[in-house]
Amino acid sequence: MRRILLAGLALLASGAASAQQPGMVIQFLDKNGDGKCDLNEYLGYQVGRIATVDKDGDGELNLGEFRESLQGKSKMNAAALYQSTNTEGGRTLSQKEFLGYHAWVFKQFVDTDKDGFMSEEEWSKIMAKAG
Ligand SMILES: [Ca+2]
Ligand SMILES: [Ca+2]
Ligand SMILES: [Ca+2]
Repeated sequence: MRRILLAGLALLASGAASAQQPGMVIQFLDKNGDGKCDLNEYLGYQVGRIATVDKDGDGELNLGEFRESLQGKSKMNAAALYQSTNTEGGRTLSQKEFLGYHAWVFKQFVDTDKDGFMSEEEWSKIMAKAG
């Protein structure tokens, strides 16, 4: 599952192109200015990514579009991930389902000390694993 996580976070990192330092990444994501990145702020970033990968513009993600939202080797797991993310059934992932996936990633892999925030240290650890 680590690969899955890295997919999202690699994109996160590239999205914050000018934010190479952990502190700057947190700053980039910290919309309410409390100096920390919480789940909502993390998901806010992921919502913004939907438009980027939603090629047919229907507001939902089909398998191909979902695969595009992943990176590297996790693309190979796209079908399985897609299935487990598609909790409401149907042929596409709704925004809600997509965010459900990323909420799970945040809780399971990002926020390792379970305080509800992604700290600079947690970000650094993830980046270390990614490298
Ligand atoms: Ca915040
Ligand atoms: Ca679509
Ligand atoms: Ca934390």
